[in-house]
Amino acid sequence: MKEFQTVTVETDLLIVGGGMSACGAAVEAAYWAKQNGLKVTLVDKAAMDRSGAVAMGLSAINQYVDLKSGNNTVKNYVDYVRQDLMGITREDLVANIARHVDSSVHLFEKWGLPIWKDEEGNYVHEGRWQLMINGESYKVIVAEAAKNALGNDNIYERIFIVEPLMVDGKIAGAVGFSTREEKFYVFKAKSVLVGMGGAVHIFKPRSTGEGLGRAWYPPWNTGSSTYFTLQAGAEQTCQEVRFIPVRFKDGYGPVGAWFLLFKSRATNAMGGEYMVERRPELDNWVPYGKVKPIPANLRNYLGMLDTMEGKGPIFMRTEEAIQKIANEFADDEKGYKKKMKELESEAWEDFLDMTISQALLWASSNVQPEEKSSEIAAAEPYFIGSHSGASGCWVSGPEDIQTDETKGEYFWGYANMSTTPGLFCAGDASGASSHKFSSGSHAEGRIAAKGAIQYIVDNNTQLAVDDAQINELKDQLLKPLQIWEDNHAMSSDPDINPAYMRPKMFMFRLQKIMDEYAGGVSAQFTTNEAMLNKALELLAMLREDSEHLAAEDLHELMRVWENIHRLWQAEVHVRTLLFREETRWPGYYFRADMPKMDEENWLAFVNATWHKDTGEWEMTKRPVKYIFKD
Ligand code: SFD
Ligand code: AMP
Repeated sequence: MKEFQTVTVETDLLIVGGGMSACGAAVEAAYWAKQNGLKVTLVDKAAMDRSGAVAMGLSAINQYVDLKSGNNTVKNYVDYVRQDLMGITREDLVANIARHVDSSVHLFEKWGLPIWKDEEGNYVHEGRWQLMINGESYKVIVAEAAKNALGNDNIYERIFIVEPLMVDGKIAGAVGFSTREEKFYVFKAKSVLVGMGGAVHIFKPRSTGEGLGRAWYPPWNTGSSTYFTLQAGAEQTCQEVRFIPVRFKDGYGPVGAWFLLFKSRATNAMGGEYMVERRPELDNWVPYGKVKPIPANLRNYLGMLDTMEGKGPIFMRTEEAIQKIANEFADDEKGYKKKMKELESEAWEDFLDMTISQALLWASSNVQPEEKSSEIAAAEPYFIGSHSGASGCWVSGPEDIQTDETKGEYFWGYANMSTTPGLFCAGDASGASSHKFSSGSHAEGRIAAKGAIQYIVDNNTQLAVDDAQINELKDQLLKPLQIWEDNHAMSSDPDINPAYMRPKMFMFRLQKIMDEYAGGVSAQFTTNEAMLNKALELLAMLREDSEHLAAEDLHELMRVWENIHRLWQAEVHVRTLLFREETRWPGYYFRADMPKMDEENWLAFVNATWHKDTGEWEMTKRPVKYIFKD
């Protein structure tokens, strides 16, 4: 095998990832670094202009608190998030983001993002917290600002980060490889900020065959945040709180604009409205069943009950919603026609801005939303702590929001630092702070970057990484190429070979295990202790087999590591599902053997740490302490 060149980059702060949180981190870090004479470097597996979840663009900014208007307070937002997550949330983290998010949104506008305005020049809201945008180029605009702040020399694109560099339990950098050139990269840093997004394709997706790969969340977010932080010894939280979004079926188009802006109903095959007919079910989940808005998982659950009873498909009544709005202009023929055109174009733009495949599906299947309803369905589970899931790292909150009661539990020196010294997390990488979305992830990146620079100012030493560790990591990272080279000629079909497994097959096996035993689509999101134990047994065998993964080229080498990252995301999820002995988020998952919520024992965080030295998992219950509740 050809010798890969080793490229070493020394920096003060390393930002890993180039998505919303990393772009926020870049802007803020550059500002503080300049004042302190420090260097900031960013590394992304893709090209920042279109990397991460916002690659295709978005049609809304889902978190805008609008503090200046006086209509909302930070407490209002915290209440919304706590209720939506069935009581399990870190109020200090949510509040910290809520008080900073508006300024991120104002920056986006300053940088050129078109935000819808009404005739008086006010932002057009989709719902109480959401703003409508012309967001096709959202990511390009946000990335440009980050690039300007850091300078192109400090940005490394198309480098896949695999592992942390560790010295005596502290972070000292990261290693990875170029997806274009035969180069192994060693980044040595005094602090590392992780913003590598969430995880997709851990569970078998609904899309198969020609649609394979299509998912709601981006397939290129593969659990790297979880893997990297687990390997660095950082405590995880809420890894059971996966997110299942209800989406337009097969194209995964978003529903928010339809429910909130167009005020559409969703009805079943019999014309019944599950949100009305199933309302009594909400009594089983009090106090959260009684709050407004009804938590996302419970909204899902009511629809799922219809589907499981054979009352599907569920339809978004787009034609009815559009007609109802246009009817307000019934007395004015010209006004009516104009309004209809406006509504049609808004409906299409919602998808064209952020889920283009849904618009293609509408076009190719002759759907005109003003004439015909479209099916909606619960998607497969994703790991995304920035939306209505909560998985991610357990991080320190800000000092000034803590109470005497929370300070010892939720604060350890630097905002957004994980339990591993020097390792910071933001966006999907940080847990228990849901509903930050694109804007809140950007704001959280800024918060974390400021904390990280402060950490460097206080601990200004580059830990000495020994060469043996680096050489070992290099061998480990590149081994799949060697396995391929040594063995691929041994069989006539390169996909089938006794000496190796290719990453796609590995992914299928992982997805089958998760789908069947850990509550995926085929299992109707239901599992139990025996199934979860079976999943662990099969995942352990899959882990053994990961030693035999082979890669034909650099692209496939990335696929290998993406899938190893997915495997660890899967394992921490299953272990956490097992540990929590109740069902708290029906609509996300259901423990058939423990079908009720247990407020007395489980109004608590479930945290997990993997100890590299022993190979053991440690599961911990941490208290939920409220700061803002009346
Ligand atoms: O409505 C490595 N999101 C929405 N947010 C909104 O504010 N409004 C919306 O309208 C939203 N909708 C939506 C959303 C997402 C998607 C996919 C759709 C629709 C179709 C959510 C936000 O996008 C999300 O909350 C943030 O983007 C999260 O930010 P962050 O920074 O946590 O993740 P990222 O942006 O995906 O970036 C991840 C980065 O990591 C890189 N990366 N780099 C190096 N090595 C590795 N091993 C790496 N692995 C990953 C990626 O390249 C990327 O740069 S709605 O439907 O909900
Ligand atoms: P979505 O398009 O489903 O990601 O939703 C966008 C935003 O609207 C998120 O903040 C959701 O939590 C919120 N949302 C979506 N549907 C509803 C609904 N039926 N009721 C209240 N909030 C909703």
